Amino acid sequence: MSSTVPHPRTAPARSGVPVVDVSATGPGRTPIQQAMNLMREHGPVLVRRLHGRDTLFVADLGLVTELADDRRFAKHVGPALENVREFAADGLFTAYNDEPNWARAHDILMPAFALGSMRTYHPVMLEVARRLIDGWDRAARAGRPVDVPDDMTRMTLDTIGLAGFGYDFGSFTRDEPHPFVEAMVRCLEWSMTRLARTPGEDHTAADAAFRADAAYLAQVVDDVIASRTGTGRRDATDLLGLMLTARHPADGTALDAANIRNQVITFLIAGHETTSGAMSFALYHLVKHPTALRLVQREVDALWGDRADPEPTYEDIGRLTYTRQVLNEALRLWPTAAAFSRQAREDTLLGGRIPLRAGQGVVVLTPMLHRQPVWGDNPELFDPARFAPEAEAARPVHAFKPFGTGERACIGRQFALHEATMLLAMLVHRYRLHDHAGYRLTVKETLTLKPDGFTLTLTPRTPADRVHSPLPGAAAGPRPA
Ligand code: FDE
Repeated sequence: MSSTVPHPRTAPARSGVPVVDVSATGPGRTPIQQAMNLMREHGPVLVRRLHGRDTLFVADLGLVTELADDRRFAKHVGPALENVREFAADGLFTAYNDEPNWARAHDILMPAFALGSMRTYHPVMLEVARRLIDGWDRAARAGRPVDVPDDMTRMTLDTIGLAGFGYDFGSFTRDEPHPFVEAMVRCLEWSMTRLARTPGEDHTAADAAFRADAAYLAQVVDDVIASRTGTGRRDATDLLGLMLTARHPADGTALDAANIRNQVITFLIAGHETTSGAMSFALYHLVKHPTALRLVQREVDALWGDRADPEPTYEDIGRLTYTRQVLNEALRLWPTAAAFSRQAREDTLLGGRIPLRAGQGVVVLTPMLHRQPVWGDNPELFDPARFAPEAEAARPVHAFKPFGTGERACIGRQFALHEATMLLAMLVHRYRLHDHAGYRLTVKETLTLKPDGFTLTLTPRTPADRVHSPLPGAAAGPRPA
């Protein structure tokens, strides 16, 4: 990006934080990767100045550890999330900390995301995984490539739709993504590019298109809700059932209709974009790292052997420890929700030197936190051994934050990990994955991150492909349980 390298200004003397003005080029369509590059040049704390607006970006482990202290800091709904509020309003992700609907919805919905609840979702996740596999079997027979991020998105949308709301988006029966996905992606893109606007430009058309998309999202969600309330199954124990019937454990209040709509939009968005990106990056890394791929193969072959159609059980997913390490390592290099913001509760000095006013936002740039010195001297290297239990135990807890932090951390974490671990394992067990196009990674940003244009061709694995023995020289491997 040599043509776009902005000129650093002199640092404000007091805090020693470099200020980098990017107004000349703007952040374009890849603001996260631009910020990552700025940090590579100027270090893990910097102010990005855009048309006179300053944003403090932080990736330094010591400072992130401070920001993770819920007594001094809380979630900040920054400009990006303010834009998302235009269509998700007071849904969990975009609610202000002190909006009563946040705590109400959080307390009501928490039980639906406890680890034990995954047992309930498991059969639905498996059913949708099989839809994807049917499509991939057809592609394999036809010698046709599959579009990995598109199919992962079909899978995650159908999964959250069915598991959360008993609603079938039927994404695998369509050639193009469900129109809900396209409208949603445009809404997210609008939220992102709106941040980069140059004062004085005319955005009437973009804004009108956004309003139409947001109205369409709301309409789909109203259909989802109506199809439930129409069936008399209001009391089902899924997310929507909880939203429609549960009362707050302490004060007995319920969620109102407008908030339920915002929650459904929120879960449909949060529950599928990020998870689909995580699985896509994991597959990308696996095709580029044969040793890691063989270790996943060994794990799944030990579990399911030569069975053509294994029936993964809920317990199996917990046994896929190396597959889980692969996902974690994929989320380290490309955390698909790549930034989260914190705000000071009181005026304070971050790191004893950076003055912050109460309520002022700080952006944690997760991909760069995940490349700090605590990760060793080759942080760009994909190496799932970083998540072996003993390595994890030795690392400071705040070095890895793909799910955010504290009270407002990701409620869907177990859900996403269960879904993603199972699908990855099933795919690796079933197919040889061919990097037919010699894919070079380009990361697409739509607030979340995805590998753009990543395709694979597939052939079925045969008994001769199974990995039976421990791998010689597999230093990066999992230790026997
Ligand atoms: C959340 C979340 C977060 C935080 C943000 C801030 O802080 O701002 C993060 C970082 C995340 N998340 C991430 C992620 C990744 C992945 C893969 C995911 N994520 C997944 C999912 C699924 C689902 C269902 C979800 N997810 C959901 C969610 C929600 C609702 C939220 C909000 C919470 C509160 O409360 O706030 C989140 N998530 Fe996630």
